[in-house]
Amino acid sequence: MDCRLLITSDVHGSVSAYSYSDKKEISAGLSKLSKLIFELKNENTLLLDNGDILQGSPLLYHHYLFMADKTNPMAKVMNYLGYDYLNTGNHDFNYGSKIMRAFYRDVNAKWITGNIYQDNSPINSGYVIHEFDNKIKIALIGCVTHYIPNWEHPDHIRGYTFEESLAFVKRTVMKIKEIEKVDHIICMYHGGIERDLQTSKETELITGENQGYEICRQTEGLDLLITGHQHRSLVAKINNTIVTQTAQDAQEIAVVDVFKDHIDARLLKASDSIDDKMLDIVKDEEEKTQVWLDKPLGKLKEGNLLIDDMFGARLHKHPLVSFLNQVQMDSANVDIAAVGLANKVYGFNNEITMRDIISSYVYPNSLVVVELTGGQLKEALEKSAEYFAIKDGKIVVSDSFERPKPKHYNYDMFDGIEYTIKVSNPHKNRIIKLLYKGNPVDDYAYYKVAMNNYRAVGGGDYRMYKKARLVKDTQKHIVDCIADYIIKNKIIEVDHKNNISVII
Ligand SMILES: [Mn+2]
Repeated sequence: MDCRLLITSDVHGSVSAYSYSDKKEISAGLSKLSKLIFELKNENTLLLDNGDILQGSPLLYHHYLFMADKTNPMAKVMNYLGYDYLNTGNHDFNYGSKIMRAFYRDVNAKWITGNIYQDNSPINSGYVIHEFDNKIKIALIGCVTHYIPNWEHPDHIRGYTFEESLAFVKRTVMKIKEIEKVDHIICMYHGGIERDLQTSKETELITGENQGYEICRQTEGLDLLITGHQHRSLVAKINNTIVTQTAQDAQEIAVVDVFKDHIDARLLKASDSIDDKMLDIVKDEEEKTQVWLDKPLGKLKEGNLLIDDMFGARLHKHPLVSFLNQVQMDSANVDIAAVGLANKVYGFNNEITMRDIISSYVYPNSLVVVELTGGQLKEALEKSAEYFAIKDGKIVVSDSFERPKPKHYNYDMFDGIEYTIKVSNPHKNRIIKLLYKGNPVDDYAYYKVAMNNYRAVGGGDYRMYKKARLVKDTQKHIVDCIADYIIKNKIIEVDHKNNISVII
């Protein structure tokens, strides 16, 4: 039998095969990967996870709120699947190191992340040696992006330090080559790739967050680098190293066949069949989660935030938009925020449930802060203002936001500033008034704006953001920001302002 590695990454607590917002079946979740895993497994197979397992699903959010003293559902599910080795991801620290350590205690797989130090001593050995039955021998390294302290709450990583990924992998591979006799050296790295795979041009600011490319370039003798963190779907070769990465939420698995003199890697999508036995393992918590999803987390002081007219909600900024910006400003501690609405949003009843939140904010985006010049802020508003057009003397949605694909979510509405969009003016000349605290915005002054990470990297063609400085990356999902805000405040007073005028 050939040796094989099966690798998941960035599973983010996804077990269920059903959407938590509308209960429809989805092509994700470990219960859908399960069949594939059992089919591909043989006695010479190792099942690996590359981190970001402990955060990202309502099942886990509920678990940490109400059942944190019980065994983590991810430990149960991973024990059922028979995982062998685990690496840590940055999100695995999100609920504190106690939660994380309890998980690694309760899971049968061996935790191998080697570049985490507690009180200056490494938590795990730098690597493990695994010999398959047919005598093929591999060295397996675990490494997590050392950028964690730039995102994580200091309380969650108190006492912990992280060795630079590149330096750690380089010296560990060197050591393995010196003292071990193995057929292949393999590294699970919870970090991404910072350069274009073809041109090797930088695809992001080089901060150290993602060092996959540099690791391959500088580490002779590394045969396979299992990456993650960016949720991309790829198999590639950088220098002499094969590189894999899988999409998030257990949508797919990387399959690596290991031979004496070479390795083959490919990705496989989850199957259509759902493993009911796995769902049974978490049934109790899942049912409790479903009940909790429909329980109010808090209520509005008055009225509701339901949307019956999507165009109207954008033309005359709906109070729900004000509320979303209010949450973003509060969570990021800044006084300007921007948000768009998904193509179709139902909104909130007077009592707000978690299901309302995940149905109204449908993107897995996280909250960041970008520092813009007044000039860039104006450019962004001009970009947003392109949403509108005039037809038969009326303001309507511009065709480019309807076709080929409806992209109403690319119209952003800002709070913390006051502005007027004159739709009859040509593009890039539509913002005719722009005030911050009652004074005109200065082209050369700086303004901190809370927004989601997708927009901040220029998503939706907001290119001006790419040139701006990211001053804060909370790595916290906006859904979690909204839930935390409602749980904290209980009675919600929406600070609604009529600060955007859209005129002909
Ligand atoms: Mn992730």
